[in-house]
Amino acid sequence: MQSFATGDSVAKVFFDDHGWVLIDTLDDDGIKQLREWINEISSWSDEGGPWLHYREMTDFGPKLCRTENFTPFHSGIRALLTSGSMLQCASLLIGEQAVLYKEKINYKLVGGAGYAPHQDAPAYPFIDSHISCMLGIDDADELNGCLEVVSHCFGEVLPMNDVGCITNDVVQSLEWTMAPLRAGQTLWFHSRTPHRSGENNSQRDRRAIYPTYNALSEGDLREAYYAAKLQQMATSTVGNNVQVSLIGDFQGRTIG
Ligand SMILES: O=C(O)CCC(=O)C(=O)O
Repeated sequence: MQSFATGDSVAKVFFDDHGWVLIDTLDDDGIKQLREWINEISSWSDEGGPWLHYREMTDFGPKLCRTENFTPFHSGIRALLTSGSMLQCASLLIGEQAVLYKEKINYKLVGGAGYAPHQDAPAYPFIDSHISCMLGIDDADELNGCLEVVSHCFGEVLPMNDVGCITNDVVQSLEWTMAPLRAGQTLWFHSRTPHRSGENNSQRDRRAIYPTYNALSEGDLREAYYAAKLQQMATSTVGNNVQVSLIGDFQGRTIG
């Protein structure tokens, strides 16, 4: 796929047309540093703090599938996601100063599950438009469950099924594009860009960080987001899989 340098104004033109764009973000040293930080965060204990670890059952046993709410507790990752080229790129694509709304690591370790076709917007309360990206910690391709996206399709929230994912008839009518990326690249996408991903059927982990940003002019809503998410997840369940989100997009099997 065609990729752009951070700060390239053509990337903004491409994003405004497609609803997604691929950016070269980290060099080899940056990728090495990122992997060290992710190893630290993934080793934090489940009960040690207010960060949120989620686990799934795979054919190879229970595995970590997601961590959320970690930037307050890791200065390196916080700096990466809230300053420098990441924030600059979010601001360029939004068209004004951006601020971090939420962050997650999706591990998709060997045997890990995929995500049903969905738009993120229905899972993100308070404002209508956000921008997210998948920052590759590992290379992602068809075998280990890279994203698939739909181009030119971010104008509206599409019809949803009972777990907040896109209805089957609409899914069939959309044109899906595989979006493989290399570690260190970021696939930026609008919160109404339809996306999905398969299971990790390879022998290679497919870890990625997904920070989400909104326009600062709409408010710094990160703490309110996590308060609302925790409250809603404590009082309601969606679907029968591991619930990592306010919609039932994740296909991971529950443990036990
Ligand atoms: O990590 C993936 O494969 C897909 C993630 C995704 O769509 C999500 O977390 O909303």
